[in-house]
Amino acid sequence: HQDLHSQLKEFIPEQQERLKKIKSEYGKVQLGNITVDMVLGGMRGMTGMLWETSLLDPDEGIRFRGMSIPECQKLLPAARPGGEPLPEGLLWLLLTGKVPTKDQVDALSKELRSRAAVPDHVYKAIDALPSSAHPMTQFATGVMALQVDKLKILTVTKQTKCVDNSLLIKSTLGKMGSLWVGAMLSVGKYFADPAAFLKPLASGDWLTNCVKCLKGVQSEFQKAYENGIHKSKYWEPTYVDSLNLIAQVPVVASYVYRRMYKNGQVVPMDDSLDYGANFAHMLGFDSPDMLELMRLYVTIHSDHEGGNVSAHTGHLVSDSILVASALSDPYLSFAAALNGLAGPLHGLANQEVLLWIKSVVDECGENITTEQLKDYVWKTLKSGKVVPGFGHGVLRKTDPRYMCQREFALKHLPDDPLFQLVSKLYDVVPPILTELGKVKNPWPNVDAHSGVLLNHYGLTEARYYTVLFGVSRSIGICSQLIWDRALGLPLERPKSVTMDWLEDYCKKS
Ligand code: NMX
Ligand code: MLT
Repeated sequence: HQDLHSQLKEFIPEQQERLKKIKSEYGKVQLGNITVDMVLGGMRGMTGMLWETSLLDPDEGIRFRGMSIPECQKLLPAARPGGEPLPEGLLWLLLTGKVPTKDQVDALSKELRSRAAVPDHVYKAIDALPSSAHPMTQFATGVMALQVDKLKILTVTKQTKCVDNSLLIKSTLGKMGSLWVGAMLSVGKYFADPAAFLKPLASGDWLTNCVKCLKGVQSEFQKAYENGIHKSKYWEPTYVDSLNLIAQVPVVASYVYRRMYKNGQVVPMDDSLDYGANFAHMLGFDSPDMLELMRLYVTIHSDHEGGNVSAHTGHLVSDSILVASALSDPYLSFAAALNGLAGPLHGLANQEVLLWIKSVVDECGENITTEQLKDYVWKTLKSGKVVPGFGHGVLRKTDPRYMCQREFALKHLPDDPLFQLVSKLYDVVPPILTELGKVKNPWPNVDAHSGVLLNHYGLTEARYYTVLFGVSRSIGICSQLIWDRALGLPLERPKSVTMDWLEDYCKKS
């Protein structure tokens, strides 16, 4: 059996060649016309980005490397016969385009567990925030702090001194030797005035501090970049960072949950569990159905092609690497993506849906009639709010991610009163949104359903839900990030224009 890294190493050169051929043979082929509506309408319908891991069809929904959600449920390895797919299997599929065997997925689960250690300073960074801070803020802070995770204190054997803003090192730095001398000299890139930066420290101290600081700001990618890695090899350290990040995020996310809602009592990882199950376990949920739900949840939330706010943000920020303008490694890119996911029209909608459903129950009770429900929907719309969980920027039919969660509910919790309310909303909301006359897609999206499932198994804290979405999305965003580097995708920099420009252009044409 080939492992993930070897399979990817084989696949990447083929795809590099393929991209070269597309560029040289079809570079001038037009993919459509850009209209003023598109420029003013958030670039809807403009094809402008390469995203290898998944593709969204407006009617059919998402396909991961060509596979629909029902196909993934059927073909990807599961923890139990006929059970929900293991997210590790999806990660494999996104990266290699191939369906892994159960043995390969088990080996990947093990590898991810071995990469999951989270340094103490990450918890300290989260603890520095009030526990009332939104869980997404705490989570994104933790992810940012993960970027500083390679902290090692070296023993400094001799003194050093600072000359004319450059660093002269008169020491033997243990085994690291010249590597560290090079690294130390590059400190000037980070601090405009290294001498000023070092001044407050006693001469014996500053090297240690400087080493700590320098070592601490670098991901594997950043370190390799600083050491002059050839661009054809960028994907390798990005792969290491990405796998580490995917492995670490459930640990950070569950810390936030336990800190906020369970008096800080952390549940350690269980070495016998797979990725999704371990996440549920670390949150404090061990029922077999909840483990299955989490496997399904992480799988279906992982990726939704490239133009959604979080994926696009991660991709955009990471692409700056190529000109070294932002030095954004996978940690920084993914933290940026999380900040996009935290908006109510994107990932935060899952929180909004459960809060909204609960407000319906508070006002009208659980046995709400269809007429009462219609009135409540109209009241929401008339107060200038959206009905959360309905509509989509690309989809024009019911989201297949909604449908598979509905099937899960029908199988495991058909009598849950909130699930029944969600089912009723499926009948009531689309005709009302259609009646508004402006909503392009009146059908429910993924967020309309996830909250009631989690709520059923005891994960009732709606404000936390977007963190679960975020953990899942690390898989999709990081997979594409590796491909961004492997294919050498360029800096993204679309052109913008002013209203003056648009008016002049349109009058002339
Ligand atoms: N409730 C009320 N109005 C809506 C809704 C809705 N669910 N969906 C769209 N509209 C309105 C929209 O606000 C816009 O109004 P206006 O012209 O006054 O600004 C009009 O309909 C046209 O919007 P669309 O072109 O249909 O949708 P767009 O692509 O702009 O936005 C969403 C897509 C998803 C942002 C939008 O449907 C929405 O706000 N839905 C509710 C929030 C939600 O569920 N978001 C989660 C999306 C999935 N995810 O996880 O990210
Ligand atoms: C997503 O999963 O990212 C959302 O459905 C939003 C989108 O695709 O635009």
